[in-house]
Amino acid sequence: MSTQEQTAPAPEGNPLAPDLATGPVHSEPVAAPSENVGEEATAGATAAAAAGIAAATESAVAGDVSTDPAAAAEKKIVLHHLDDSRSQRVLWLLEELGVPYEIKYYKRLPSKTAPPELKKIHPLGKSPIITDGPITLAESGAIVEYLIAKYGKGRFVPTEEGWVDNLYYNHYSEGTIQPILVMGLIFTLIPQRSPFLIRPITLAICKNVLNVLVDPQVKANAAMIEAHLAKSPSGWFAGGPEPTSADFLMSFACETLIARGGNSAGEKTKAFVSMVHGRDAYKRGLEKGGSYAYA
Ligand SMILES: N[C@@H](CCC(=O)N[C@@H](CS)C(=O)NCC(=O)O)C(=O)O
Repeated sequence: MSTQEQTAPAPEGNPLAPDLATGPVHSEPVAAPSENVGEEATAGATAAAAAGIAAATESAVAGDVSTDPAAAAEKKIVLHHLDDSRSQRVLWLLEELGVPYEIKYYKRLPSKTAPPELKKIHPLGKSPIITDGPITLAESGAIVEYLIAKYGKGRFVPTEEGWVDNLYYNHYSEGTIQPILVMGLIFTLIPQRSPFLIRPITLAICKNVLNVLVDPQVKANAAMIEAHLAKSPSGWFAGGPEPTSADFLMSFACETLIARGGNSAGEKTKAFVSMVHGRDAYKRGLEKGGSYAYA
């Protein structure tokens, strides 16, 4: 997708163009922040998304976006879904959007890694991945932004005031908190998977790493999330009346904080997760997704 020229007009006849192209795509460097930075940026980003999606829809794209002629002919979204994974949040979003889609299920191996079949869909073989016609897209953040831009019909978009918060938590989700949570998981698993004789040693080392490197970071991050949600009038990350991309993305991290136990998650974080779990679309996604240890 990054190979697309932002200034390229949406190809004529593309069904996305009327929905998304709300104005000319910015071809000049972004000016110094103004008071309505959220509004301008949203319009620019939306138009860029329109051009990008339209161009990608029309042609095969280099990089991690590949072409599957069978899926392209079928024109239906396919979610490549792994059990007990962050793919669940994409399932929630697909249910909220109400678009037709199909789930292809992949079961974790006893090692807890994904089965090799996922690598046939995308070289990294991680879930979630979606295919939508000729487009194959990995990375939750990219998928969530893509689906909202293409199928949101104006829903799940932050207000002008919430735009920067939404941007921050979109990136923070996979960029900061998730690596810390995964690091915690790995250092918890190492002693369990160590040969019996050296287990006391690995346990001692891993406990130390967890105490010094992981737990303080989890605590600081959990406190930041809690303080942020405490300021949100609606309890959503961008503070508006409806969930936005940041909420879909942050749902997994917040669920994981709760699952860690030990007061990792504060009251506002728990209230956020309850609000997510109370939504009909989330419940439908849960029924369809199979095993999910975090709800
Ligand atoms: N940053 C990626 C992470 C993808 C990822 O690591 N997915 C996990 C599931 S939660 C996975 O596929 N694990 C199986 C494996 O690594 O083999 C995203 O958000 O999509």
